[in-house]
Amino acid sequence: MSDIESYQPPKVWTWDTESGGTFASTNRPIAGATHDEELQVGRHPLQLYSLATPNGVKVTVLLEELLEAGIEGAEYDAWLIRIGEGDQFGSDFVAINPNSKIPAMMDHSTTPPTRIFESGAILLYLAEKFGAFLTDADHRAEMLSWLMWQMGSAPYLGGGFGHFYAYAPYKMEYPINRFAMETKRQLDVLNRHLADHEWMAGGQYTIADIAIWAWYGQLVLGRQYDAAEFLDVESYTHVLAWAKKIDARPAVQRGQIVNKTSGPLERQLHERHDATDFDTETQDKIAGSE
Ligand SMILES: N[C@@H](CCC(=O)N[C@@H](CS)C(=O)NCC(=O)O)C(=O)O
Repeated sequence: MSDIESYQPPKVWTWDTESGGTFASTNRPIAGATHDEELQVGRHPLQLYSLATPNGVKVTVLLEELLEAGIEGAEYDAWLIRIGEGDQFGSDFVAINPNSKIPAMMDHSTTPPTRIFESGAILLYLAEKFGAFLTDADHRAEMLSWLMWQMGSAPYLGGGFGHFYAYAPYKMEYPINRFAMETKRQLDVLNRHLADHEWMAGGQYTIADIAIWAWYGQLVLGRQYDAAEFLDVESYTHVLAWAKKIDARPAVQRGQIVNKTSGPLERQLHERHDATDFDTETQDKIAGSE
């Protein structure tokens, strides 16, 4: 029997700082700030503190969609929070999100300014503030159901499947099997729904589509965990067609490169403070001008 199979939990769990894995250096069993760190505030009412993970991209896609729809009040500054370096534990960030996770937002157009954390709450707050990317009243319950489905389901995909398949210090058959099964079940839930619905709710593109696309759309497009073949994502044909349709939207193209720090340099816009930044401030342009 290997050490892994013979592991017996101790009576009281204690923090093993050597537990390994990709995020071992930032994960902690306690909340709260680790250091004083001031966050910058730009000139727009909406201040986003984030990173282009699926949860972060949901918000930048919605903000770019609002701007694309001509809603000028949705102008925003997007500041980079490097979670691998522990920025989410800085004092100002924790004051906005006591849960120390991106995305977090401040709305300075209200008195006093409003803090919003949890990506689903940010999507709903912005959509309701600007009255866009929602359904009509008759389909509101369906839209909220799918939005909350995403918030409740994605931790099995990210924290479960993604963690054990891509980030854990060694491959373990039991958790990979368990979470691959659940991820495929979730993809099948979506595939069956999208077989006879163009959009997730109310016959129109809403924040439910944006939230689900950021995780499951990007998964079937082969952008998550290098797991497209393993999960046979091509077999979820309705999810794939819906994901491609959303991906082709100009706002979605822009939203997914904001606060991005990996991949091709022309697809990385570390901070976004103005619409022109997409033309002048991507990393290829900045690197070229140095
Ligand atoms: N339920 C939260 C989850 C946010 C979340 O897990 N954020 C991750 C990146 S995708 C994070 O900030 N991780 C940093 C950490 O765990 O220390 C939401 O949807 O906003």
